[in-house]
Amino acid sequence: MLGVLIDPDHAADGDLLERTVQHACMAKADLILVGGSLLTTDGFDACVRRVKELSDRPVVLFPGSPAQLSGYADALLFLSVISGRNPELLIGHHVTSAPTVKALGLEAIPTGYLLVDGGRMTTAHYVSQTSPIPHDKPGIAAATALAGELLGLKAIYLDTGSGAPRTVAPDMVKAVRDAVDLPIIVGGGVRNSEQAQALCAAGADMLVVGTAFEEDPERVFALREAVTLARR
Ligand code: 1GP
Repeated sequence: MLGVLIDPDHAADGDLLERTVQHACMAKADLILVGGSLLTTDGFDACVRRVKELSDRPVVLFPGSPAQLSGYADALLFLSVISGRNPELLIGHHVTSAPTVKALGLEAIPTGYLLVDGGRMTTAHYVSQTSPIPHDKPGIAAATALAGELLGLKAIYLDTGSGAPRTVAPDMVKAVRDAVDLPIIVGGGVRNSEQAQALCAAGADMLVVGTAFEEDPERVFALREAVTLARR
């Protein structure tokens, strides 16, 4: 699957938001995700509503904080940053947001989020105040994902963070694929078809791409094709 990530801060430019969502729909992206590690503009709810209005794709929240909830979405990645040891991101934010999630009627998908070193410090790294898993330590990622599966999580998200110079290494995706039966989402730094095919071949079930489509929404067509080819 291919997920198109909309960062509400970057989408404050309404034209870019419209073009990105329209291209995602034309390319038949499987999901549109909305969220970001840090929100510096208001209007999160309005952004999700606008995406939903423009889109015929399912809209799923990928929240960086409990402030990023909206009843206009179809579902929510209920994220636990299991690569880190920050209690707020393991249980604190969940407690804060659980009543709102329930009241909004959002489908919550319990997701183990693994932050992986992608060559430089990203916003996700800085804001989460957690150490990423070293890029060349697939065994740590596999053990962490397995712990998540044993704890009852329903998906694993391997991420080098938005705009990272490097993607997660295919070797690491493969190690996680061998360790768990859960759907594996991979994001951070995916820019071209070769990377997409390598990650899918290693066992990724969904790729999430944001920055490359902000730079040029038309790139969604090539990545859609790469993901579709990898599925065959
Ligand atoms: C970030 O996985 C997403 O959490 C997407 O990253 O913006 O680098 O595509 P990019």
